[in-house]
Amino acid sequence: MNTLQGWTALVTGATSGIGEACAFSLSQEGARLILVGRREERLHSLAARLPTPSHCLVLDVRSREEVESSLASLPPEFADVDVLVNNAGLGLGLSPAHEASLEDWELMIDTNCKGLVYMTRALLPGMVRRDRGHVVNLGSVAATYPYPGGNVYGATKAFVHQFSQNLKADLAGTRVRVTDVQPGMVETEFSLVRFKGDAERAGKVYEGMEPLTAADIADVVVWCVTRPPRVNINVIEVMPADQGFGPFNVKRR
Ligand code: NDP
Ligand code: 8X3
Repeated sequence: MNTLQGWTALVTGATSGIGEACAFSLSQEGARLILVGRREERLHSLAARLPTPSHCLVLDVRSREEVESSLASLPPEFADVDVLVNNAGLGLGLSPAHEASLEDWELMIDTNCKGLVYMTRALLPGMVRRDRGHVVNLGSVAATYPYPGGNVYGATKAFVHQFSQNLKADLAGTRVRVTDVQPGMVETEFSLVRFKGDAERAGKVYEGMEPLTAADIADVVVWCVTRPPRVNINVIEVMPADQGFGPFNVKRR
């Protein structure tokens, strides 16, 4: 028997990368899927490949109205969401803080923080009422380890981490679990988005090393979700074997 049979999972950012892989893996485990993203064709193409029933929601997680109205009008067979994978997110640019675009910063905050909060707040009451659920948030190693140009991106992921921990504090004693999954370098469309469509620059990020794949992260998400109900994986950090840490950077004069 499939471990997630009878469960409904909603994945944001299911049109690409980690979200698409998570949707696929959760479906392979037997869950019904709600697929969320802005690119409608990609959602439908994924839906057609899933082994379980699915429902597509074309929406922008930055819009509180779109999030609330779409989730309030889910078809009855998809209305009780058990697993929420808050994956939609992006990094934009790598400029130092004094040169970075404020519009890019706002877009990251609106998507990675506010969008995630809107989704969570809308679905959490049902999970608590049914005493069954799991919120999986896609954080990042950038939440913990600073790097030049990571400024607001890393800060949004630090928000994701602390929000996850505080959710866990509020939900203690319920059967609603919370996990912050923190990947290092994963080859997806992430760098293409970060460098605004510059494929050459994006490709260089993964040159000469073996990055994680989206499926590696989906494996981790499925593992967290399929632990016995008494087990809550609070935080899980995953890096490629080829990624590591740098020394402190001392500027000598
Ligand atoms: P991709 O660019 O491949 O996928 C991002 C997904 O987010 C797309 O499906 C996109 O869908 C969706 N998305 C972005 N903005 C919105 C929005 N406003 N509303 C709805 N959906 C949106 O990147 P990844 O798969 O790599 O990224 C997924 C998550 O993993 C992100 O939160 C990222 O920060 C995190 N992460 C990625 C790492 C990496 O190295 N790749 C490492 C650590 C964390 P659409 O454009 O169709 O709306
Ligand atoms: C994405 C990974 O290292 O580019 O979260 O910030 S990194």
